[in-house]
Amino acid sequence: MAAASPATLNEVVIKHRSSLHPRPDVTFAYGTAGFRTSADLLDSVIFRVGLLAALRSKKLGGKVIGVMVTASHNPEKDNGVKLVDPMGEMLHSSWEAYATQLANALSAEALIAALQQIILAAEIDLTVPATVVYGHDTRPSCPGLVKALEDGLESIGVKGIAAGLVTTPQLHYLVRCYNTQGTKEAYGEATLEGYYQKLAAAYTTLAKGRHLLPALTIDCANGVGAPALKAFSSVISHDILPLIITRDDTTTRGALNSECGADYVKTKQQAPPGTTLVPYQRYCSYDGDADRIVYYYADDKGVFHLLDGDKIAGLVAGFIMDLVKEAGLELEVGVVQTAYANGASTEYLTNKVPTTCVPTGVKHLHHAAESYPIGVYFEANGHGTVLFSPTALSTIASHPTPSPALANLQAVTEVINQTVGDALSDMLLVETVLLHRKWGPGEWDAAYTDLPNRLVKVFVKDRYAFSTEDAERKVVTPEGLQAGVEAIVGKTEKGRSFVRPSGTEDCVRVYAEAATRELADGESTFSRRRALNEAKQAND
Ligand code: 16G
Ligand code: MG
Repeated sequence: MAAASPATLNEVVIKHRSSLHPRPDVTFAYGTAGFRTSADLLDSVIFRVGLLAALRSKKLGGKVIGVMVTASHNPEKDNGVKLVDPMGEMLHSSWEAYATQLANALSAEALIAALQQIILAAEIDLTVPATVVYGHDTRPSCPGLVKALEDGLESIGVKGIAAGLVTTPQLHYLVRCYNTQGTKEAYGEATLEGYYQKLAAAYTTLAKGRHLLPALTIDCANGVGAPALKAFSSVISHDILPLIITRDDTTTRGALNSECGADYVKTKQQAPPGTTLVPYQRYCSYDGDADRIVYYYADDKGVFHLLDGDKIAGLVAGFIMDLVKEAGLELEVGVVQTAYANGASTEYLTNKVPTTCVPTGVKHLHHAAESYPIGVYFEANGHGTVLFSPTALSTIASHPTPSPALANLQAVTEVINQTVGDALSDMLLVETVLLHRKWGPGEWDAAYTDLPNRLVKVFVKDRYAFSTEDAERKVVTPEGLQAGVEAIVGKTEKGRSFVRPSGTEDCVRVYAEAATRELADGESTFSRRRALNEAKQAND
């Protein structure tokens, strides 16, 4: 057991160390993706995140807290940081304001005062020893920022466990493993080796004896997914999982997320330049921190088809429902989506399973998925996973009648990273379903046809002038905007459109879909102009 820490903050040390990490003249906000901005502005923020992570661990009785330094799909010059709570979930939203408060304290004295306020407000016992595990992606700015984090941890008397270069979902996995080891909820061995072995064992169970599919080509966004995938492929037989790893250059400056990766493919609706799509072969793209994945393929006419998070949700939910039934279990499967889910996917899913729509951001989806015995959640952009409730897990584990379906279901609970969306683990799940169904991408895609859609960014003076309700499907302010959107949508076949302020960029996003490409484009152009006009009025 670690020795108890002193009951008070060492203010001299914190002030001194803080002066080595001066705060730039910028206002920071802990948003959906934690703090994320240009890397050269983040040194002070990350130092202070070290302090906050230590307090969070103390508050939770010494549970291990995670800190991940990454800016996901953002350009290489950016960076970011987010905290991970004990079961591997996102930082509880009640603490986001504390993070913002610390990041914005104007001086070393103000920082101490903010810390004291948080200690008081959250009733934190400083004598509780804290543990923080931290990791980072491949950005060149990471080593310096990790140093700032370590300074923060040291100045509050916490040593920290360095996980090194990891994908975001690996860090989430490690946090959960540390906090559950030795309990009946033990999640796995708290090492990267443990992570790879767990996934490899589960996938081998699911794949063995099946007819192999042709190799899958993976675009790793020139990010941390590349070394992770290579490490994984070295522990699993190539006969079980033939892979072609591309965009794995993590050393050339500027390569990360540049014209590749899940965000590029989803936004541009095209494969990374230079990729020759062999008809009906499977391709997928990870994002820069490997917590998102999209699949795609070309048909025999060379037309590109995207298999995004919605398609993955449909594929996976159907498969799990079938396994549950075949195993003779009664466990409800539910699906959680956001307003971005294509209307065709929502129609397809609601005819099969209970579905819920929640605001954008993993924490909302994760939370809603927890209310189902088996909750499948995916954002259209490829963030997602499957959660099995403790009751579902014990029902599966204790079912008296063994069957192949039961064994497969059990392995599915192991192959999926239940802490957060995980490109590598999601990929294994998709591959599993395709193997079992004997499907290529064309058969998978046949479930429904996406409605043509457009997503545009609108730069406005004040995105905070925009507020929404009904899981972001209705814009409340600026007043009158929703009525304008509805007037047009009402006249459009299969029309749907919404306007929401971005949580990660200084802009407003406008989504529109309709029965035809022409209609969808027309609507989004209209909505964008309209949003712009309204925004201007709101800001005048
Ligand atoms: C963040 C969210 C992601 C969401 C995106 C929306 C997490 C871990 N990530 O990246 O889920 O889709 O923000 O961005 O929650 P936006 O608010 O700028 O549209
Ligand atoms: Mg990401």
